[in-house]
Amino acid sequence: MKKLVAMAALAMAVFALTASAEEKAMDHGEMKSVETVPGETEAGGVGVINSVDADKGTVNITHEPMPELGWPTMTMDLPVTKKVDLGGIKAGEKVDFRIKLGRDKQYRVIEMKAAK
Ligand SMILES: [Cu+2]
Repeated sequence: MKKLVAMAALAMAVFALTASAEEKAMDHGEMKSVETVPGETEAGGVGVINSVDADKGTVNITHEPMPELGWPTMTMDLPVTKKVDLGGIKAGEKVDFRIKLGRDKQYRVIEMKAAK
């Protein structure tokens, strides 16, 4: 009988964990925070550049869904690493890009090029 109670408690704990993960995913859709599917630190996507701020090293992009991270379509600012040459990126351009999660929990663009 004790074993059964323990198993029921475990099942409840697993359910609670799953429920909280789903809440975080929904938060991201509202752009309150950049929460991700746990364990995924790199992902590729396609999007259209809205603006480029070469001084700040950021782009504003409307990207298509990124299933690797559980992200829906959204418009967001993304910093880029020094490796990315923003000189060749213009507003209105469709791009292929890759982002990587830094130790500071911030995603940065590590690759960006015009989409074919
Ligand atoms: Cu996003």
